[in-house]
Amino acid sequence: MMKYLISIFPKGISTYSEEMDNLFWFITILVSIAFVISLYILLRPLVLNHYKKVSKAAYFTGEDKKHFRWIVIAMALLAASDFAILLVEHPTWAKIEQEIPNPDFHVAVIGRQWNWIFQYPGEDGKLYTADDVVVDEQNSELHVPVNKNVVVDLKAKDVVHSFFIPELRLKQDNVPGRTIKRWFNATVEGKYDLACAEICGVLHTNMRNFLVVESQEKNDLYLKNLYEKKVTNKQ
Ligand SMILES: [Cu+2]
Repeated sequence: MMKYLISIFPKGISTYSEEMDNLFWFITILVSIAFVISLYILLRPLVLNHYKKVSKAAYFTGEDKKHFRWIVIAMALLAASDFAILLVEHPTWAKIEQEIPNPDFHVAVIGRQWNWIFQYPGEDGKLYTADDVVVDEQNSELHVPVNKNVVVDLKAKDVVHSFFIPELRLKQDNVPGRTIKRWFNATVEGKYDLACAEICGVLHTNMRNFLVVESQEKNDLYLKNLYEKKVTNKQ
């Protein structure tokens, strides 16, 4: 059943995508149960009154102890659901947002009206040094190696953008003035959409780039080509 439900999402290709999907369904099912119970409580007297022509509904202020009890029970149930969600979701969020692993591959992704800019480490393998290579082309691809811990530094040059790769189950706002670190480990090679999920101006929809997950060899080759291009550009 769970697998069938999950199949309505695009294929999950990160080490934590299944965990995120489980979280999604846990919250959806819990909230649906609450929704059905609330509807039942609201609609039952309405329907009954309509058909049985019961006398006018009584008005309760809720101050009476007997009535107050029902307010407290509803509140307690709501709080309990919230805590249950917090408890279940915390390990997943901590894993994605706080426990950033040592990067096998480190890259910066910068949002700008209206393109995603990728900054790769240069030949020294270190990001933020003089030999970094920057790819700033419309609809360009972010190339990362498969089965490796990729750490992305998310930034924005102008307004808020949002880095969204559905297959990774990763979505995070890029906020001007901040560097937000996120990570993923993609387990399936392929080309995936990298969208901007925050309306960021009139040409927001132009921010359609791609994530390419490839073998280490192909990734090394891609970077080597970039370095060579950079050298040619300088001449
Ligand atoms: Cu944007």
